[in-house]
Amino acid sequence: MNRPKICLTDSAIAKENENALQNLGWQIVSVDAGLIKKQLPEAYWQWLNHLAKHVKGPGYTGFLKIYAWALPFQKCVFLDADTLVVNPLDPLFAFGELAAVRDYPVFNSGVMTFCPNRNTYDLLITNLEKMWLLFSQDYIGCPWRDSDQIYLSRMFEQVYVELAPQYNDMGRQSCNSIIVHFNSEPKPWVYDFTSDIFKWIPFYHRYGFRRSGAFLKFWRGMSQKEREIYKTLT
Ligand SMILES: [Mn+2]
Repeated sequence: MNRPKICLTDSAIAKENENALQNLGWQIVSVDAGLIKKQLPEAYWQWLNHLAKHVKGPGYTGFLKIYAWALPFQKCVFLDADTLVVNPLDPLFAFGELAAVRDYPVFNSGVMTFCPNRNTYDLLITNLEKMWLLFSQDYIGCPWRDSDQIYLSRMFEQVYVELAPQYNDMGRQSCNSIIVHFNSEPKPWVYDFTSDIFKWIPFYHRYGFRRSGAFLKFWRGMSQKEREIYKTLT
């Protein structure tokens, strides 16, 4: 089924890439990163600074996915920019309030199916500061403390429905993947897969053959322009 494809971006996206995405059938929705930044407490930014000295964490941009709840649709399947759809995802549109694949601390926020709703959106924005401060106390020392995943996982834990792992294949299982997710670091597209097969070796270890294989097939079928966009978005 042909459904609208929306790309949420902030002002960091180059006009050229925005145009290229539009040519590929994506509708661009520009979101206000400033509003999210304002809602995140001082303690959040302190933690992020501390983290930056040690590891590359997900940072605040993950929180921009909150804007997906404000989209004018009854159902939405949210996909991180580091995911790859390898099989039809239509069954995901049959789920209710929120469904996702299990992960720490509740579910993985890279693939979520949910019902956009203005009230839910308002709740997510207005509670961000207060609830981040509350939740973050449980994750002191956790490198994912700054991620949207803890916030969304905890906010929806009462209504959350668990999806089969193939809907968000993070390399932990071997059944038929529907969406592969190159979560965490390093990202496969930081390498030039087309020229040097030996550069693949770390990915066989990091992600497993199956996920890397899916990505390689996809990557080789892409135009140079599409590859550039993929790199820019993630
Ligand atoms: Mn991701």
